[in-house]
Amino acid sequence: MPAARIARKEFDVTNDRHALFAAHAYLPQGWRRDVLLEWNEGGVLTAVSPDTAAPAGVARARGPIAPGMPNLHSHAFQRAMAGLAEYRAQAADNFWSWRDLMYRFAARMTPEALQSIARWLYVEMLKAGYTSVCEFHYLHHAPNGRGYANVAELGQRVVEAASQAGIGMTMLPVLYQYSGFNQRDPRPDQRRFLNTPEALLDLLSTLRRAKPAHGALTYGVAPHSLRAVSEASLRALLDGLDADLPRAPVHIHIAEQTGEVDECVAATGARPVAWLLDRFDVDARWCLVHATHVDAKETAALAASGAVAGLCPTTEANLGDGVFPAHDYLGANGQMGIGSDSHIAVDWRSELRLLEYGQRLVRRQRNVLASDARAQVAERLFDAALAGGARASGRAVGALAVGHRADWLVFDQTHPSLDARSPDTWLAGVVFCEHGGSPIVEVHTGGRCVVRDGRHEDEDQAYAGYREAVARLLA
Ligand code: NGQ
Ligand code: ZN
Repeated sequence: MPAARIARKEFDVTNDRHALFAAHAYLPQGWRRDVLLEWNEGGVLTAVSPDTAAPAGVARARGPIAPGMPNLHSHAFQRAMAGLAEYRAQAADNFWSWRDLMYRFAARMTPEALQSIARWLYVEMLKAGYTSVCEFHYLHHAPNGRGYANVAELGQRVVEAASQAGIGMTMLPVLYQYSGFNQRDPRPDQRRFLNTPEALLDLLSTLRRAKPAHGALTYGVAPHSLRAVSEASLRALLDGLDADLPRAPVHIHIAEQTGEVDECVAATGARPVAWLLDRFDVDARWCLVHATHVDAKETAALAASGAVAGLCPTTEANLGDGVFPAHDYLGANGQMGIGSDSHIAVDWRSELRLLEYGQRLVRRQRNVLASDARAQVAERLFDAALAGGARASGRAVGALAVGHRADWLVFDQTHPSLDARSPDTWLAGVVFCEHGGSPIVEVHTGGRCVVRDGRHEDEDQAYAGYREAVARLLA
């Protein structure tokens, strides 16, 4: 049946048995045959049984299934300006001139537009096979810098958008105080972002009261960057967080541009990653986003810390950041995950492919991020991004295993990337081959099908709202 003719009600068919039988499923041990998945009312897997005979009356997956990918870094509002900064605005266009443009766009955002943009973005993420997202949320106040009547208005809109779309969320309200090292005064065009640690913690409490955590929603915080906080305010933020949400995720932008590395060295005598690891108890609850510029010592120390390197290859390429030493970092057993960040691409396959290709171009070799234990580079990257993404999310996601969210993708086994090939080549086909349509035909979150035949249940309405928001913002 043509996709366009699928009626909305067809998505509402509940799987009463809360069970699914898949001829092929990608479990933590790799591809397994004849797998029965069972989950509970709360959307959590209760049994995963390979090599099982298909029980009567249980639905069958229409193709091979694999865990949904966590997206560990997103600024939802930036989706609406993706592709609008691809011209040279001045002689030397760079990250900072892009940022000026992005700030001008952010200044125009309204609560309604933000919700519409986020809702459509999350629909796009689900269609692409991201089943959860960490939202690094720093637009907090009205355009004049004053708080909305509800201080958590904008964060709440984003959380609502996630539940409308049916994507899992880790909401990370951002602490932003300064425009540079040594507590440089913020710029006027940063006024919508600003809070003290106390005000930010207060905003987080307000948000949690309005939208309490549940199986598909959790909270953490994000000090924006070492440029935007001080050592004392970072400590105050973490102490306050621990009083309320011990072990909640902490995400920070760390070393994306060489310019900020140089400024950090000038201000503190140390490079950003070294400075942070030296002064704070950086461990598995931390996600260091764009740890792009790390020297050999920092690479080893970051890997040893258990923190997740949050890599966003398509955005990092788009913004001219540099290349993260992924080969050395993975070689040291470093944890990594991927994010779509500015949403110049919303596709985990592109992120993994570019991550590997960056290494190939720099090292002039092939299959650089494979290892002796994991010769299939796509499988190694897929596993790493699932595990690191889950860790950064602070949610039990990223594996078809008991106790984890029932979030999975269904591949079309007749897609040319899989068809007539054996399972051990499937992920390589999915990640590295680009020919036309996506091989992902269905997506399930919390055991519920939200994408069927490549279409999201809310796609038309979400797009109409997005289109209207963009037309208004650009008018
Ligand atoms: C952000 N985005 O917060 O949206 C940043 C730019 C900054 C990326 N780093 C702003 N990709 O770092 O100051
Ligand atoms: Zn970011």
